[in-house]
This record gives sequence, C-alpha cells and structure tokens, in this order.
Amino acid sequence: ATAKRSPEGGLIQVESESTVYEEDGIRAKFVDRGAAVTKGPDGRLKVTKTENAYEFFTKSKVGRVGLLLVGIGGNNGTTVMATHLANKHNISWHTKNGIQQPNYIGSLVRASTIRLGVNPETGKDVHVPISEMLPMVHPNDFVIGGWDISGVELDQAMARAQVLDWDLQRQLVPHMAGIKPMPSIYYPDFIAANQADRADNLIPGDDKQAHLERIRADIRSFKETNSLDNLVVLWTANTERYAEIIPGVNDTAKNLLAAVKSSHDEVSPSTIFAIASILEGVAFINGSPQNTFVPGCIELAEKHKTFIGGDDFKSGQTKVKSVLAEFLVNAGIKPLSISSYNHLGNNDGKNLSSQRQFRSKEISKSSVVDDMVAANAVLFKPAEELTKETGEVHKKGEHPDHIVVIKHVPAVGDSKRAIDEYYSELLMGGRNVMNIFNECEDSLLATPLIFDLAILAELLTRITYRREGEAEFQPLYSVLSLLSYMLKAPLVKPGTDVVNSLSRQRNGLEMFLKACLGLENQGDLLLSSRVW
Ligand code: NAI
Ligand code: DG6
Repeated sequence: ATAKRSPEGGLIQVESESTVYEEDGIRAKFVDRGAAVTKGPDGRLKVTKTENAYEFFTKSKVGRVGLLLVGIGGNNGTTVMATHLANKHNISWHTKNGIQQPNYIGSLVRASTIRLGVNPETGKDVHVPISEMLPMVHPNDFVIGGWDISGVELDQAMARAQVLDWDLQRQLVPHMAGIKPMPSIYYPDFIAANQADRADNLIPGDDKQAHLERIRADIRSFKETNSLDNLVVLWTANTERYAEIIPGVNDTAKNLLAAVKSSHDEVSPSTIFAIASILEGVAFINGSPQNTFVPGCIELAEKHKTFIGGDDFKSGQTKVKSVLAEFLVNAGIKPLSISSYNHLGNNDGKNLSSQRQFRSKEISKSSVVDDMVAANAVLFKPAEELTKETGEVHKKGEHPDHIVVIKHVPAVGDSKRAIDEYYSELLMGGRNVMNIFNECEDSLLATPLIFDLAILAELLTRITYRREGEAEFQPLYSVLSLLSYMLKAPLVKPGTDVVNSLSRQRNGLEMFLKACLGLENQGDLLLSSRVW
C-alpha cells in the first residue's frame, strides 16, 4: 500500500517521546549504532559495538526557493525549465501515442517511495513518497533562472535542444520566449574549441576577481528580486577540462582566493561559480565531471559552513553499472572486464569529442566500481597480497579491466546509445558475457536528477544537529555526500570512503531521512516473519 498525502498537511506523524513537533520544526533524537572493527595481533578481527546519540532539528518552513542553473540554455537547462513550466501550468500535449500529461517520472524524490513500516492490522508494508518524509520544496514552486554563454532565448534554446515533443514546445513558447540567460564567464581553454561559436553572451574582460564579484552580485540580486528564502546554484554547463592542482594556487582556500585575484590560468569558470556561491552562503552542486572542487574550494566551503555537492550526474549507463557490478561482485561472481561504449549527437557529445573534456568524463565514469571491488578480497586480491605473491611491489589491488569510449554522432541527437559488455569468471573457470544496450534521451534522465539534487540540497540546508552533551546545534558537514545517488563520482568528506553502490547510496539517504524523524531503519531484517 502506498499512502497518499492528506490535504490538511504533513503525511507522517511519529508518535514517540524522541520525536517532537515544534512550531518551527521537527526535533528528533536518534542513536547511531555501528561496529568498530580492528585487527588483533593474532590476525583476528575484534568488533566493538558503537553507539552515538544525536539530536536533529529540521526547520519546517520551506519558503520560496530559487534554482540558478549555470548552462540554462543547454539541453538539460532548457528541459528543466520546460518540465517545471509544463507541470506548473498543467500543460498536456499530443504525441503519436495519444495525450501526454506532464510529470516528474525519474525523480527519486517525486516518483519513488520508502517503506515506512508495517500496518499491524493488515500485516502489510506501508510506503510513502520520499517527498513526504520531511518538508521539501515542490519542483513546481522553484523560481528558476540562470546563466549561459549562449544568449539564445529559452524558447529557441529549447528548440535547438530537440529533446521535447513539438506540441509541448509550441505551448511552452509563450512561457519561455523573452527569457534570456544572464551573461556568463567564458575561458575558452576550459571547454572544447568547438563551443566557441555559441559563446555570444559573455561577461566582458579577463579579470577573474571582477567575474567573481559579478556572479556574486547576480546571485544576490536574484535572491532579492524574487524574495527568496533559500537558493541552490547548480552547474549543468559544458564539461570542462581538469584544472591542474598546483601548490600555492588552488590547494588552500587562501591561495585559491589569491589565485582568483591574480586571474591565474588554472582557475576555471565552474570554480568561480562555486566560490561565488560559497561566499554568498548558498549551496552549489556540480553536475559535470571536472574537478571544480579543488582542495582550496572544499576548504573554503568548510570555513564558511556552506554546502557543496558533486560530481557529474549519474543518469544512465553508470547508474546501471553501479547496480550490475554490485550484483555480480555480491553474488560472488568475478567481473574480469567491463567495456562501455556510448555515442550521442547533442552538444554535450560535441564538447566531449575533444580529448581533454572527454578525459574528465572518462575519469568520473571509470571510478564507479572501485568500492565494490575493494570490498571483496575473496575475488580481488588486495595490493599487499599481490606483492607477497609476486615479490614485486603492487600499489593497487586486482581490478577488472574497465574501458570507457564516447563518440559524437550528430544524427542521433539527444538520444544516447550506451553499449556495455560485462565479462565475468564463473565457477570452475567458466565464463559469462552480459551485454546491455540502452537508448534514451539523455536530458530526460538528467532533468529529474537536477530537481532531486536541488530539492534535497535545499532540505539539507534546513537540518541541524548536535551530539549528546553538546549545547549548540550546527549545520551538517559542507560536502553533501547524501546526494551521492544522483552523482557519478560522489564528493565525500576527505578521509572517508566513497560509496558508489546505488543501493547503499539510496539506503543511506533513506536512513538519514528516517533518523531526522527519530525512526530506526528496520531494514530487511523482517524478524517477525522469521520467528514463530
Ligand atoms: P549542453 O551542451 O546542451 O548544455 C551546456 C550549456 O552550457 C550550453 O548551453 C553552453 O552554452 C553552456 N555553457 C558552457 N560554458 C558555460 C559557462 N562557463 N557558463 C554558463 N554556461 C556555459 O549540455 P547538456 O546535455 O545540457 O549537459 C550539461 C552538462 O551535464 C555536461 O557537462 C554533461 O556532461 C553533464 N551531464 C549530462 C548528463 C545527461 O544525461 N544529460 C548526465 C551527466 C552529466
Ligand atoms: C556521453 O557519455 C555523455 C555524458 O554526458 C553522459 O551522457 C552522461 O555523463 C551520463 O552518463 P551515464 O554514464 O550516467 O549514463
């Protein structure tokens, strides 16, 4: 059974001493139970149970929320705007299959559910939409704006993208005509040379400090003009090349700010947007693969206690890979190679046909099976074991061969084709080959992720916590690893493990939302169904 929202307010009411509904928010006590594992001198693993008590406070007033997209004139940007407007104005359209209603299919928050518990009368599970777990902004209510180096108005940019049906575009024209992206920063060295012909909407000059101040002013003015309570800035512009990490330039917050002042070549446009957002106290999400968050940028966010999240939307091929690779490894089957090809014909594909931008994408697409492989030393020998066995020093453990190929094929437009071969070792030397062919509009997969990232990031800015014994509540840690489900190469707190497994990422988010309601995650223990 999936519960429906009651018209008079919040759907969930937790009846427990540890959960208190106050006028301005929900206060919940939660005990984080875990296990500390150390290796003793005899080689045995010593496990100690851990318990850490927390109190969470979630502000319930959502207010007016803005979403500023960097790259609003692109395929994702225009599809986000079009989807928002079609839903908000309830615009339906004719397709060859009949009449289509607008929706948010593909959004974790708006179109998927969480198992809340069991109805004691029926014994059946009760599920709720994720959007009902805590007060969250509805995507219809976002105030959306953004920047683009292409000055084409959004109705024409939507037509250029060739993503949505013509009958929908036709009806959206009156809503999108006249909306021109704000001028943006263009450093030609960071994106492919083949993008130069659309760069006609630029903030003049090459003074990076002036650019930073201009973007900060844009953020402030958007907030003021639209009377916003909260704002998220999200990069969905072209993939940039990696910035070189240079000691003294971008390694610390102080050096990075100085590098902006001196207009250093290695400060990218995306890092300028991230710095501007941090200094304006608004959350910044990077939907592309480049290393926007150089160490100095992460340190700056930590210093200002503002929120950042990234990198690179995990929309199709990589999402499937994070499920399939986990399935194989957790089933005790050993992937020997994963070969991924894709071709697409949109402007993203054109930009990625340039080697340095492709390299950024290759890195983010390649890291996705690393944690699953590292978690299974039965199948994949760790570096120390290989070193012992061979007598040569191995810095890395055993790993399946993994290749990523992307080609630009203009004819297929936004409809990306992804082909993956999984070649694995079975029992007694057997072999297994699995092939996947996936085809769909790339931007229709990315758009719901953009809504999810913005909705969840905004929610996380309203949550504070304190540990047992602490007097003051404080915001969550700056790097929002809870957004990992939507991202190919999740940015995490330095020194902590990256989780790529899609099910672990979803569980992590689910457990956190429950913790904010003071609920323990029952998981799939289902004890009552196992005992008499
Ligand atoms: P797109 O090429 O259609 O749009 C990007 C837009 O960014 C363009 O309009 C371009 O003019 C603009 N732009 C470039 N540099 C800019 C700057 N400095 N400031 C402001 N605007 C700038 O690309 P699309 O398909 O919308 O994808 C956007 C990004 O999202 C790409 O980096 C892509 O790799 C990434 N991505 C897309 C996924 C998808 O499924 N569509 C999934 C994962 C990542
Ligand atoms: C070519 O791969 C274009 C890319 O922008 C991808 O479409 C995008 O990164 C999505 O990748 P994935 O692996 O999540 O489908």
